[in-house]
Amino acid sequence: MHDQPAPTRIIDSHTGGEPTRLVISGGPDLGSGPMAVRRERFREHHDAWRRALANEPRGNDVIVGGIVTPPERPGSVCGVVYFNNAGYLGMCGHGTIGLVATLAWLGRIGPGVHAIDTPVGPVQAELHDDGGVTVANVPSYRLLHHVAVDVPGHGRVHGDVAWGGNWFFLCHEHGLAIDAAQLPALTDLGRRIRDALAAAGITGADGALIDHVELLGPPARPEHQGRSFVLCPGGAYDRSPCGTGTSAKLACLAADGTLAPGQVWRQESVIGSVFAARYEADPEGRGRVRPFIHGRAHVVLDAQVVFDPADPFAWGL
Ligand code: PYC
Repeated sequence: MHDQPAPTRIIDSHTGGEPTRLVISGGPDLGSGPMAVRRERFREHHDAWRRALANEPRGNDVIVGGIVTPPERPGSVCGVVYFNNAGYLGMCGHGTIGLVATLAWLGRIGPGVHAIDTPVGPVQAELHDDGGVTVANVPSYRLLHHVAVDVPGHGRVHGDVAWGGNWFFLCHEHGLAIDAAQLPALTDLGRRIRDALAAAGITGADGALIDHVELLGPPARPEHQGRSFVLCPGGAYDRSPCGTGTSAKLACLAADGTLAPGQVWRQESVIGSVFAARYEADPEGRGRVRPFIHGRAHVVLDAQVVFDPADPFAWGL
């Protein structure tokens, strides 16, 4: 089952400190058809690849991986299925900025707008002349407003449930500073909230698990508008401001009427990296917004994966 594959080339980048590991060639064949179907094929038949690339000893709980595939739609530059140490993602904002930077680094794309297919729908990413990338994400929306959750060991918190390409619980009233010095406490609270949501049966649409928790606070710098700590599904926190999380935040701001279409919202991560975000009303209506997330990624590694048949952990822990 785990044959030594053809040479597998990976390229790592980081976006605001958050790593992305892309399989450029020699990865699993996810076949054709809708990206959502390809993601299920990945989950059912090729999950060993996810563990090999995202888990220790080759990976870690921070890395978001992506298999770059042929496109689903005519005109798209590629498809991508994102994953991490815990499972599969719908979309990934920092990862898509990393994907565009990687394709540019490979010489496969130049400045301009490029369509990319994901399991939750197509996104457009503009590569700017200065290397910055703006991702026009999937339509995003707030599903639930000011939901009460009783968190064991902490007490009651309120928050919104919103979709930004993944499901988020966004919480302002948590009593912690969004500061790197508070990372253990923020991580602990994020985990407790996520468990409490699941225990209380609070979900995204169609019973979807809320697997990201976003704790919000005021920005550290006056020229920015917000700051967030985002707990990812695997238990690590996002070093970037989280593209899908910032999209979910924009959807909540739009629903509250506190941010106008086109107005820029600069979101800091807990380590201080920044995305500049704005939204447009979704042309299809339905109360959704189209988020635009601007950031920059840097390629840090271009490597070949080695699967040593004598290594009991070659396919991950
Ligand atoms: O940037 O959307 C994002 C993201 C999701 C998980 C980690 N980063």
